[in-house]
Amino acid sequence: MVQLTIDDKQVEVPEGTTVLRAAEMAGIHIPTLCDHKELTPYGGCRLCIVDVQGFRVPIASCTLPVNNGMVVKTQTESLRKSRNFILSMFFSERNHFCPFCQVSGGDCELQNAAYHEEMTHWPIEPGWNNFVVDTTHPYFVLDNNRCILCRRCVRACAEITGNFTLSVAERGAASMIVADADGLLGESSCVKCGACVQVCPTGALIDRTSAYQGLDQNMTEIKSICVGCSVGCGIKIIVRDNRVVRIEGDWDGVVNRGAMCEHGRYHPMTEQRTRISSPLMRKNGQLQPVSWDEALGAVADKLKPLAGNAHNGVAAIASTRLPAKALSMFRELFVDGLKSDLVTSTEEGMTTAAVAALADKTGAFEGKLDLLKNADVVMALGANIAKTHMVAGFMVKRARPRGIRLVSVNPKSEDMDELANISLKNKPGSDLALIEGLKAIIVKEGLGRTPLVIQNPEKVIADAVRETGLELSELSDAARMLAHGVSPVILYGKGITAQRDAHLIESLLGLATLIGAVDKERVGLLSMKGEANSVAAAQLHLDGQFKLNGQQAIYAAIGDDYVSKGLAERLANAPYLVVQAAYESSLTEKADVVLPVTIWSEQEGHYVSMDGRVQKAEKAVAAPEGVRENSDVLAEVAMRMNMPVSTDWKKSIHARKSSVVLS
Ligand SMILES: Nc1nc2c(c(=O)[nH]1)N[C@H]1C(S)=C(S)[C@@H](COP(=O)(O)OP(=O)(O)OC[C@H]3O[C@@H](n4cnc5c(=O)[nH]c(N)nc54)[C@H](O)[C@@H]3O)O[C@H]1N2
Ligand SMILES: Nc1nc2c(c(=O)[nH]1)N[C@H]1C(S)=C(S)[C@@H](COP(=O)(O)OP(=O)(O)OC[C@H]3O[C@@H](n4cnc5c(=O)[nH]c(N)nc54)[C@H](O)[C@@H]3O)O[C@H]1N2
Ligand code: SF4
Ligand code: SF4
Ligand code: SF4
Ligand code: FES
Ligand SMILES: [Mo]
Repeated sequence: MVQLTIDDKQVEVPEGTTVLRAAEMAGIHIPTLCDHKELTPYGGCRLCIVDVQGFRVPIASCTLPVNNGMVVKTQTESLRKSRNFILSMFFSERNHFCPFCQVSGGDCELQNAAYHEEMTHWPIEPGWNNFVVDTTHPYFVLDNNRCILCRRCVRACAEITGNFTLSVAERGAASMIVADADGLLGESSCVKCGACVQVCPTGALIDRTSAYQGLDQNMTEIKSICVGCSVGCGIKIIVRDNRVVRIEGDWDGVVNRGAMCEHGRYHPMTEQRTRISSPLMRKNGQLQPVSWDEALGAVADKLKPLAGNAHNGVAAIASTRLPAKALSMFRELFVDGLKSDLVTSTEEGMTTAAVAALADKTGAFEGKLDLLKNADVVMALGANIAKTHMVAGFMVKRARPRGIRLVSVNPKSEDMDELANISLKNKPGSDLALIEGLKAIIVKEGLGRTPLVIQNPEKVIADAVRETGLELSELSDAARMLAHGVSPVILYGKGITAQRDAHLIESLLGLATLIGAVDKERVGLLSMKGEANSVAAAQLHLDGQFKLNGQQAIYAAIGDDYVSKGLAERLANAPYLVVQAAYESSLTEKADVVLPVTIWSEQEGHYVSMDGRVQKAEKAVAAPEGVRENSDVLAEVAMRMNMPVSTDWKKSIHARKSSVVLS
């Protein structure tokens, strides 16, 4: 610990703390602009200057590490004058005619700092360059005329997203934020994560959907989690007048620490589908609005007589985006109540069945995403982390400056190739031979961390070369890179899990153990899973294939999910189809009864992330009249058939051994 004095206060902080953070811990406010708690200190704006005894000039506190015995003053008259001058420079350098700016009046950190310093006017005549406003990006606008060159956006793009799209071009007063060294955002390598917009302290980067919709003080902020995929990022839902205006990453989010991806931050804001606002029933060939009572009654009357009819009964399929309670009720209703032999989820086990099957035997064998934070070698098999589970992908991308290495195993050319140090383009389905081959090479070269005996490694290696279509040298390079890792992590996606082979997963676990990715201390092996409740669905055994064989009625609980073309085609000729959904789709068009439900922002519910975190998504807005919550609809259908379902989703989710520790 280090002891110092700040404004006559005795402060004790850990070594390596900056003076700025030490002051914060002591409850002393130092004005800042370029500082951001999730970004590396930059020391660019100089607003955070302090006087340190023994220093001739004021010094930026955000980049100054504490020292024993340091005596710091933050509020002297001369500092106040200097800060005032610094702010005057900012205001005169660019167009800060605040009343025209969308963040003016409370959301601009520059303006707020000026008020804090009791600035009333510009002492310096403004004289600025006119910058062209970059409006090429689909989700936000960059106006360099409002930019204070704090580089928070540049640092966020590099340090949070790992995309390195933004930089500063030109020098001095002409300095400007640009994409890909000199280009426009809309034509750049930007992956549309929005991190830069979230950290910008001024109106230089503004979000299209929430601009001019009101200041933060007019908004309600609800902490929740993203249900865009199974990563389970922490988010803040920004709401005004019962409308979601913006989604932000939650800096306190355990998984993502504020990061988000396009799918989570922007897709829900650009929803194009048509909402269903009333129950519908097919009458004389046409879907017509009816009361809930009529619709639910018709469904119960149709389904109840089919109970227990093994093949001619009811088939049911649920989206893995439904909250855990709804999934659990769904399973209870159709498996235990109606005794159907075909009850599954829209993923049809593509992402979880093989993984869960191994877990049934071994118990939990997968680890947490956190391990990526200090991984030095990552192998990704059949997982396109540059496109899906993007925030997990960011963890790998942003680790490149510290030298992380990536081995990708994927028959196709994917965005991953750009990131990968070694890209193994094996023949589809040859992964088992590949993994066994890697193990044999590691054992043969004596590079294993744990003892493993392989009979006739030469043959295993020769088989791998033949079956994968790869060169021996490619396999050997990959094997060595993996074996030399200090903290290796293996990730695998649908390219592996969709092969539905528990033996393949077991073989991968063997490789992970051999290279020290999995041992007593750390579990560096994880499958990427599918939608937000992929794991919950697997825990409920909703992971079989959906092969209709004569069922007389089908119940599809889609919620607010998209309907894949394949599923819609398979259900097109269903004798009787009930669709529980929020939006019109090719499926609701074919339905006999449509039961309209809430969407993600209108319901609370629990989700189990790909690495086993049980998290709660909060309700942020009231649902439109006429729609009901997914679990309420299922409970009501069940009640009308005298097959009441339990609301204890926790118990049913924990009933099966899981591949990840649930917590
Ligand atoms: N941003 C975002 N994230 C998402 C989603 C989203 O829509 N948007 N969707 C979520 C859902 S539902 C899912 S299922 C997951 C899917 O996420 P992933 O598990 O990453 O699945 P895919 O994107 O289908 O990528 C699978 C990869 O496997 C490769 N592959 C195909 N066959 C083989 C093979 O035989 N061997 C090997 N080694 N590779 C093979 C394919 O070329 C492909 O690149 O993503 C989830 N995450
Ligand atoms: N053969 C086969 N079957 C599968 C799978 C597989 O890999 N292969 N995967 C399984 C899995 S994991 C899943 S999750 C399911 C469903 O997985 P898929 O069948 O892959 O369906 P999706 O691509 O998720 O979405 C269905 C449709 O919605 C549209 N869509 C999706 N997201 C958006 C969006 O944000 N905006 C707009 N405008 N349109 C969108 C897509 O264009 C797509 O046509 O299929 C399962 N079945
Ligand atoms: S949206 Fe994300 S990737 Fe694009 S410039 Fe901003 S931080 Fe970089
Ligand atoms: S665009 Fe915003 S975040 Fe980026 S340097 Fe300018 S003021 Fe800072
Ligand atoms: S990675 Fe998944 S959970 Fe995170 S913001 Fe993107 S879609 Fe949402
Ligand atoms: S906050 Fe320290 S220099 Fe900007
Ligand atoms: Mo999926």
